[in-house]
Amino acid sequence: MAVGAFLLLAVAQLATAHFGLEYPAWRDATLGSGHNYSQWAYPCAGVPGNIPGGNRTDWPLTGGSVILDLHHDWTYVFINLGLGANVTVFNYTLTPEFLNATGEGKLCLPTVPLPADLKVEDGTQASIQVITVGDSGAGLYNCADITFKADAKPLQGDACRTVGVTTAAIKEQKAGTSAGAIAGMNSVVLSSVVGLALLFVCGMSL
Ligand SMILES: *[C@@H]1O[C@H](CO)[C@@H](O)[C@H](O)[C@H]1NC(C)=O
Ligand SMILES: *[C@@H]1O[C@H](CO)[C@@H](O)[C@H](O)[C@H]1NC(C)=O
Ligand SMILES: *[C@@H]1O[C@H](CO)[C@@H](O)[C@H](O)[C@H]1NC(C)=O
Ligand SMILES: *[C@@H]1O[C@H](CO)[C@@H](O)[C@H](O)[C@H]1NC(C)=O
Ligand SMILES: *[C@@H]1O[C@H](CO)[C@@H](O)[C@H](O)[C@H]1NC(C)=O
Ligand SMILES: [Cu+2]
Repeated sequence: MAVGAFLLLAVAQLATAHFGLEYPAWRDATLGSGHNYSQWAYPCAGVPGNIPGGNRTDWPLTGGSVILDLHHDWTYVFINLGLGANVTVFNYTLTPEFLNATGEGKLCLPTVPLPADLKVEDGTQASIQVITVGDSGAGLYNCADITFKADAKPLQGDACRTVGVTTAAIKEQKAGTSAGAIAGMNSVVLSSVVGLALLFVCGMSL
């Protein structure tokens, strides 16, 4: 009763923490939907790719915009890319310098460039994976399906506004430490201490 209500409230609060991927439109809403999605789940919070009739956003050939809805005091942000229609392997990093995003609010990155050696064509399908990592070291995941288009443009002006968030770029220290490796590590840590991690990462927003 009282305890039950408190737990329910706590769970509802957890559901509003984590982060939203607003652009490109995520595969499906992983916050507070009726599905059994979990943003702790690698690689895409349990949301399948290429859902028939699902979201797929046109993105410019050299890279496009990303908008995140952030709910934590601060978080590291990694963005990865995988090629194909139904992507489960995200082996290109778009953040060789990952971001330390401080503050809750909207973060719009106007242009997230592709690696110089990655050539895509008009019509190439792909998926974007966004990983945020908080002070516990555990990762949260969201993905969006995209199609590279020659006539797609990055978001501009009011469509790309950052509110309440500041960012600092952090250089990876070692050549061997890719965002992908960090992501893999986090998913291992995550599966063993998921309860503890929930307390740590979301504790500050309760
Ligand atoms: C598509 O994107 C919209 C807007 O971000 C979201 O509400 C919805 O859950 C997404 N998924 C599907 C399958 O429509
Ligand atoms: C979510 O998981 C629970 C427990 O496994 C199950 O009872 C429920 O039907 C699932 N809901 C959906 C929408 O799949
Ligand atoms: C995507 O791939 C997964 C396995 O990797 C498969 O189970 C699923 O049916 C595929 N979905 C589509 C829409 O092709
Ligand atoms: C990325 O993974 C895809 C599919 O597994 C593969 O075809 C491609 O060669 C990989 N690229 C790199 C740079 O690892
Ligand atoms: C990231 O930002 C937070 C809050 O502003 C700060 O406490 C933390 O030290 C920063 N991390 C790095 C590696 O600079
Ligand atoms: Cu959270």
